[in-house]
Amino acid sequence: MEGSEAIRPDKDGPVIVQEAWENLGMYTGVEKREGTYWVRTERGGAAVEFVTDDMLRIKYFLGNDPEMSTTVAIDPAAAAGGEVQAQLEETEGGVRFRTASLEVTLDKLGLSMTVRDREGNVLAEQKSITFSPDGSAFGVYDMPQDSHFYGLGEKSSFLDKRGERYTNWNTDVYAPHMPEIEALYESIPLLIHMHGGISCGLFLDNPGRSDFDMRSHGVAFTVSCTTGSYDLYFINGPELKDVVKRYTALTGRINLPPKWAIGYHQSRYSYMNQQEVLELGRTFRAKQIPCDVIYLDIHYMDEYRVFTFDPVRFPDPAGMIRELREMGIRIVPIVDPGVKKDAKYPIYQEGIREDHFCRKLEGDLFFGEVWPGTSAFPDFTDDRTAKWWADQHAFYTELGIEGIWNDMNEPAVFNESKTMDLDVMHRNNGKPLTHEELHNIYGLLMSKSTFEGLKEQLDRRRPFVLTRAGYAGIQRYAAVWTGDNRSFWEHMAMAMPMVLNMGLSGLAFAGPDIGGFAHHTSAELLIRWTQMGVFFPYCRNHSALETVRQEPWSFGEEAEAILREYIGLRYRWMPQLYNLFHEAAVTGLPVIRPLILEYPHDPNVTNLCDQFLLGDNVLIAPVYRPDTDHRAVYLPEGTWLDYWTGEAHEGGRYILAHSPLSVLPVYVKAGSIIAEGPLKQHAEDGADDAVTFHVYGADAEGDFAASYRLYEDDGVSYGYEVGAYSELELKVRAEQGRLVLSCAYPHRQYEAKRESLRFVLRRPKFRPAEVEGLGQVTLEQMEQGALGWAVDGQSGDLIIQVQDRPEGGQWAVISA
Ligand code: MIG
Repeated sequence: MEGSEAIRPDKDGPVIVQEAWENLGMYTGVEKREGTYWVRTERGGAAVEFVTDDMLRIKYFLGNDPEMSTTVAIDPAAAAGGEVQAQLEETEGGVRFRTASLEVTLDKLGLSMTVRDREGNVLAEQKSITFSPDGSAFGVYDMPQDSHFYGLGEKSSFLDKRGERYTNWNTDVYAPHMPEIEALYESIPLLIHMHGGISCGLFLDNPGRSDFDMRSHGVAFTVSCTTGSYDLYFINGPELKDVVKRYTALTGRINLPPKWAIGYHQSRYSYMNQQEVLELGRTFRAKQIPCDVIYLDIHYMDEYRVFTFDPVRFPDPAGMIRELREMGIRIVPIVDPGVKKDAKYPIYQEGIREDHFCRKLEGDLFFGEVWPGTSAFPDFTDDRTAKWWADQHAFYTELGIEGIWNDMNEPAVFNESKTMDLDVMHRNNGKPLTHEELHNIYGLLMSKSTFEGLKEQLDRRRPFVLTRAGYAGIQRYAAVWTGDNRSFWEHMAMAMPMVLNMGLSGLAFAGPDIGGFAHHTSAELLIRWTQMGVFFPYCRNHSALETVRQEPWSFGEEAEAILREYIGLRYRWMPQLYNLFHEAAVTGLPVIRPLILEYPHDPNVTNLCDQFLLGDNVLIAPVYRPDTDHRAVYLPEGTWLDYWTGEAHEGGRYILAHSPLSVLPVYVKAGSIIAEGPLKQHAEDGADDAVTFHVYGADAEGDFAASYRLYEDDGVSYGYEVGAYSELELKVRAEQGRLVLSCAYPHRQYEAKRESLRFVLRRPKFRPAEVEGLGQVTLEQMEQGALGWAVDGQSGDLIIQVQDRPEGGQWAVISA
């Protein structure tokens, strides 16, 4: 802990006036070569490329023309996109480019950029771009009064980043994640700027250190970097959703995960031995608490040597893994990048012999202290080394492992700088660069190598990789957890804005350690955190050495019962969740969303982040304070139905939710359809793909209409890539006193194992008299599989069960 000394007046020494920064000087001419416009000035210039009509890349440079290759952040599929034609014009003030949607002008003096839409609205205005003699580049941008900022990946504090300042420099931060912390484990240099009802994105593709400052410059914000090039992408909106879709078209979208990876995961630093792990699995099953994955933290290894098992603690990993697998539980072991310096350790020997480890320019190996003691670090910037590392994973996959957890890959090193020496010279496939220039991609490259290794070894089954560190584009390879949070209510609350902004930054598959990692959780905190966490994309309970145990049964029967119910809820919502993961994989839109994403023009939600949306129509409002059984919930426009009671509330206002410990406030927007499945103990439990479609706010009168598309596949293979999936389309609409339900399969090359489909009209606004062509049955008969309709006397729900036929069908509910 620091004392007041920390704010001693002259602690940083005398104020030094910075050396002169210079701009690029006067414009001298423009030339087009291949897809690139080279706009030149006295001292350098800018290379401009249009990725699409709505996205441009501008790379500023001092001196000679730079190389235009892109970093690993850019999805090769996006880079290979067709060349966009822009109209170029030299004007009095400089040069002007026009595409179908943008007008970009570069100022004659210094090439600062203004981007307008074709109506002339200013989308982004760069006031200056300057360079320091030491290689820093500094862009200053206009910040209107009504600016709001989002994105930037994994950052602490609230949703709207106005008034904040952040650094991108992947850092292992064990000290508590405070609002003032500027750099955490991940760096996503994407800033989304919303002003005047319009959103756009600025993505600075620089894997060195970058800074985004929306605090210190009054009417301007700044985007700067200290090494490398100022390689900036402007991403057009106008809606926030457009920015997210376009940014993820550029940097890639998540892979559709295997279903088991979106189940409930249990972890602890560490489950110490094979017996304990097996017991844990058996306890989940005996207690009927669903679970898909158990993690092995660093103690599984033989003195922390990666690609080993400790022979005493884990004498029979294959047997353990097999036995757990029979229970439907998979093992995900941790793998850190540090390789123990040990002449008798084959991985180290091979790494040395084949020259895979990071070296200084002078040729010395870089060694750092981590868990195994003195360790060497693979140089993942070399494809040859990435492949070597990938291949090592056969050690795990041959044991039946399908998922790997990458930790400490910032990389974290136990020294003052907390990372690798900045003058390590990465090979970078023949274009060597320093660690200072490439720091933020180390973790991404490690997870990429891991993902590719697993993918190759798993014989067409989908791998799962979890990572702590990453850079823009990491979503193509790994899910991300938010590192060492604490069992603080504040950290539970902070997980919302953090994961929501990660979602806006391409990281659709993310989540915090549920219950908190360090410090000691309590029954109440674990319950509240789990209620929230089961609706987060990534759902893992993890805790640190020597903290209070936080497995779901650690706090007695009452707590256990609530935790069982909510973990079970995640499994019942699996079809809905999987559908949203599929949407994220296809469109880039995140699984959970801040309200601002769906209601960008509602001034009440610009910084609302103690509640969130699952998809576009389910509102989750967690309780994140102790001893609290009420909370205010903001409902945006529309009618919202309480998930538990069916009670309808008009939106556009706050309501007070009653939320005793067993209740997580959840609201579904009227006019929505939600797919739920049966309760399962794990994602592959039973061959049963039963699905129930819940229709909210159904009315036989007026213009009620709802639709839904359910994506399904086998949940584990890559068959979907060659068409082995199904899409079931549902439509429900009012037609003069009747409610017509119809379903069809626009695509059906995956056949779900079920005979029937079920619809539940939750508390319909009309009294159903009959369903055409179907008989009335009892709820019990329906449970036995009878087709027909029934009204649940208690809830008032109308339940309809029909045959699931490839050709679909249509049914009309007649109102009384
Ligand atoms: O803090 O492997 O964030 O999840 O349990 C030491 C031990 C290193 C940090 C990770 C944490 C993990 C722990 N690791």
